[in-house]
Amino acid sequence: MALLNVLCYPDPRLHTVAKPVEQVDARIKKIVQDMADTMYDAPGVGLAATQVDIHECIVVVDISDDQNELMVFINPEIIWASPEKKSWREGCLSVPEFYDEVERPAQIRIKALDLNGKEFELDADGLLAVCLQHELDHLKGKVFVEYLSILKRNRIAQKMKKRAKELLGQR
Ligand code: GNR
Ligand code: NI
Repeated sequence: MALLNVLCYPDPRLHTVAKPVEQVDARIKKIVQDMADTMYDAPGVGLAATQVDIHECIVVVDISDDQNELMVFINPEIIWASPEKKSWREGCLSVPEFYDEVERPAQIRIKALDLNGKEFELDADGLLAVCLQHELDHLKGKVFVEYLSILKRNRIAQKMKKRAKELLGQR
């Protein structure tokens, strides 16, 4: 098992746009395994490669209670989003201990490659739809706090910097 370091907002590397995966090979499978380990250890319900400083279009998600339903999305794309919106209280492993409401399409259809490099489509609603949209944003270099007011975002950035300093002081 290998745990990867998760970047914390406002790290500028979180704004990198990920490149598509050209071939789902052993190197990609190893990244997926390490990302899953990191997500389960955190614990979180999703993780985008961007968060672990790997700028390729790879997402892992597991919204099950028992951490036994891993979903892998390579080169994911939203191919349909419902006009209906829903607000959800979101959190992010890159913005620890902070939660706030974000409004997004309630239902989406996503297209991606699986671990065999085979294309599939999936309809999602509820937490899965929220999580997938949150992860796809990461791949585009977007963190959920960018949906909030500039005032809130600046306050979060200050808090995160203070927190990083305190964590360094504890060592
Ligand atoms: O663990 C996570 N929980 C969560 C809760 C509500 C909306 C989105 C998420 S994703 C987050 C993990 C994470 O940061 N993924 O990028
Ligand atoms: Ni996140």
